[in-house]
Amino acid sequence: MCGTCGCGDGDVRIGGHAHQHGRAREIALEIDIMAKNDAYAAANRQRFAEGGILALNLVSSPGSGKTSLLVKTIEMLKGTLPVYVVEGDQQTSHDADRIRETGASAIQINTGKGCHLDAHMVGHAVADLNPARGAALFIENVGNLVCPAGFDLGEAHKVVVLSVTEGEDKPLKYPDMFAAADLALINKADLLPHLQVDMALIAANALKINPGIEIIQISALTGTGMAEWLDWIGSAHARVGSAKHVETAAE
Ligand SMILES: Nc1nc2c(ncn2[C@@H]2O[C@H](COP(=O)(O)OP(=O)(O)OP(=O)(O)O)[C@@H](O)[C@H]2O)c(=O)[nH]1
Ligand SMILES: [Mg+2]
Ligand SMILES: [Zn+2]
Ligand SMILES: [Zn+2]
Repeated sequence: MCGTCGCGDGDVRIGGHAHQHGRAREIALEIDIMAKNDAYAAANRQRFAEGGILALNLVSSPGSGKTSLLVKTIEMLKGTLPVYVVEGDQQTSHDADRIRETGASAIQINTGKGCHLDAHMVGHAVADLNPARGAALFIENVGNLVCPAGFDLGEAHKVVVLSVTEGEDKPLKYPDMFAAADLALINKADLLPHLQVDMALIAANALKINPGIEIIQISALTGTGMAEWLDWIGSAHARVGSAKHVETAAE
């Protein structure tokens, strides 16, 4: 069950298969969900560090454009670094299917009644994907601007996607997500001419919650802002590489 909202975690499916452990393990897992999650997240983080893998956790409300941005990102990253995707949704494999059409490896986690991915599910998915050394791993979380904020998956950064149609006040109403993220992608910028939305106010509200957050105005449809997003990914990927280098040098 969800340590944030108390919803059930029944019916979890990873890559189409039911996720099963013994009942004793399930009960143990429920004793302290957040502590267990943090332990799984630490194991994921270690795996990513050892493999020089940049893991990014994309979080947002449903329909902000996470999968559309990922498809475009994968197309633009082609030939530069290996890309793998973990897709989280309550039901369907639509998003993993959309990602696979790009040629990237993707695995779908269906959380059933669950409202977020947890580090344990992601650990299984990453074991199945077996990403190559130096890869970029994108984790698309379940569309939900609340619970995924509380679950560390072992990622390097949470990236929050907010589309311009969602309202300027969203960072203030859902502060945990904007506090947890290092980057905000303000998507569907192509719609701005049709809306009465104050882009500067969205940014100001995000910065009010998290003064350190970086903000990129972007459109998966027209490609506006994609170059800046790819630069950000490149810098984050380089930091993973140099962290590994420092570790090795210290040994
Ligand atoms: N105009 C416009 N539409 C977009 C943009 N990005 C995504 N969309 C549309 O928004 C809708 C939702 O996009 P998805 O990529 O499925 O959003 P998502 O965040 O992955 O959705 P969930 O996984 O269901 O939470 C689709 O109809 C997209 O075509 C954009 O930059 N501009
Ligand atoms: Mg999606
Ligand atoms: Zn929840
Ligand atoms: Zn398991």
